[in-house]
Amino acid sequence: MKKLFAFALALVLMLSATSAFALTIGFSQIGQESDWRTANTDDIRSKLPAEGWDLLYDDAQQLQQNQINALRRFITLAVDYILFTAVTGEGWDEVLKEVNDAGIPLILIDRMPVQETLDQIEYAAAFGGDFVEEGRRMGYWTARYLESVGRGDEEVNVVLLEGTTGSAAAVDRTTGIVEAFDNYPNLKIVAQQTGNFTRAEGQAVMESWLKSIDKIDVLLAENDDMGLGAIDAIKAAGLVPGVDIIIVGCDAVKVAHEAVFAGEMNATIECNPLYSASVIKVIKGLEAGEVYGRDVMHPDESVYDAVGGIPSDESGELLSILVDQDILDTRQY
Ligand code: GZL
Repeated sequence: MKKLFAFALALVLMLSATSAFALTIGFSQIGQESDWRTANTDDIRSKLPAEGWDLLYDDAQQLQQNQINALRRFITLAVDYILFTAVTGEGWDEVLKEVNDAGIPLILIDRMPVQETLDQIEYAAAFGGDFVEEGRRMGYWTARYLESVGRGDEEVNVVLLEGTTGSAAAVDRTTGIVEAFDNYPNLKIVAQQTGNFTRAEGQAVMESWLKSIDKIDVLLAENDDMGLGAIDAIKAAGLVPGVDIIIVGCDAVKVAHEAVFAGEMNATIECNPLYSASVIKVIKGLEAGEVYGRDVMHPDESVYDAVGGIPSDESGELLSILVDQDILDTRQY
């Protein structure tokens, strides 16, 4: 009898504890491939539970099928909201329609599925970097920096480390880079290959290029991690990163700021990973009956380098910010 009573009490306590969570949110994350991703994950995993919400976190280890399984698990568990970032752009129509059919509000962050899919599904809100613009800034900063050091008319060989093939971040950044370079025919992309947004693959690809390409003037890395891996390869080849080869990264994570400050990386284009404040605001708004548009909301982002004042967008109005000690000391991620 005592045992039955103890069991009943435990059950009541557990049920009251779970129901204490105002909301349960399923978060399907891509993986842990970069410092940016770690900052993005830590931000969501620390801030949303602090609201008293139950966060079910799933790390897909870069595999689309794992994300599809996670989304179906969240549907089975009847979570209140789903937070989703797409490892690659294609192949989500079916499962996201299942989320819609289950009536679970979908919040998209970071990498979006392709536009054709977005046009066919319902989502409550979407936040992500403007990856095409980030790519343009990689291109314009490079061209304008070369002009500023008197190399504006030189035939310049550029190598491009691309992110995960088929991912919105990689596809769109490459589009932006090519668009900017269309205005500078002397800047030639002589090699481009994926480094999957990882430091190790960035290093490996750069090692092979240093053996196979005679003259490399500029490296564009679609994230800082790949750029930092390439810097290790450049140093191992006896070259001076940031001097013999100009290096431009993307994300502007703290380790990249340190590399810029040390003169090993020349610039990094910011991509903000901190979405929790926007996600919390939207969930509270949706709970209060607010409705949000279908446009992807982009955070404000800057360009950081070792010189400052380089016009870094098409109009030339966005000037790069010099990485100094203050910037280093205050960088959150
Ligand atoms: C961009 C994000 C990219 C980062 C990389 O928002 O999706 O993925 O640029 C990360 O560092 O791997």
